[in-house]
Amino acid sequence: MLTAGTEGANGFSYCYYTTFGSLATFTTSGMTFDGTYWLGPFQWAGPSIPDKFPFFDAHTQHPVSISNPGSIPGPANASAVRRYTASELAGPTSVTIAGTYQDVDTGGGDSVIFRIFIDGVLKLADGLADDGGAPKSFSFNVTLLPTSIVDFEVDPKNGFLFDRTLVTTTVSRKLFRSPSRVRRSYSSQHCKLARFPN
Ligand SMILES: [Ca+2]
Repeated sequence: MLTAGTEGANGFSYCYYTTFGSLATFTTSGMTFDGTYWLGPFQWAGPSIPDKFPFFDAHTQHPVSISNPGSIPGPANASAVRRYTASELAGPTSVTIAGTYQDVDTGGGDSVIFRIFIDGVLKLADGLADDGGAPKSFSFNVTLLPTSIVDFEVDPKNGFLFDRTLVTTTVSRKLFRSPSRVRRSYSSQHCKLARFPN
């Protein structure tokens, strides 16, 4: 089982799309790790911890949007994308991808759209409107290849204020007998990786 809370070693990485909902605009440009957060290159003058966007910690991710004038030099659009790269798999593997998502910042705003792309195919798109609402869940049974990628995107909609979003996921191999962990290895194929504290 691969758990998003124990990043890095499990094939998860931190990136963004410069056009919301567009996997073709995927980039890792300017992403850095400060020991706690993966941070994007867009500095915000307003009060926020952290104050660079998009940002990620082990369980949440936060996009940015040009629709909040004056707040971001640049300006920039960047949806926050948590990517799983399946390069640790030895071959085609039946897995269950399951998890939860939730707008966890109850400060207001217009919430977010949560999307999942599996090998470029949109599997889920859910526009949230309920700050602090109950977590929602997803589960997909799919076959992944070692070249497969799975993206978990948080799109800010219009404004990006109060858009911190919980995203947890596991990728687990389907077995008929006793559960067994998918072999773990460190992957750096697609973008920079971090190991967050458990
Ligand atoms: Ca928003």
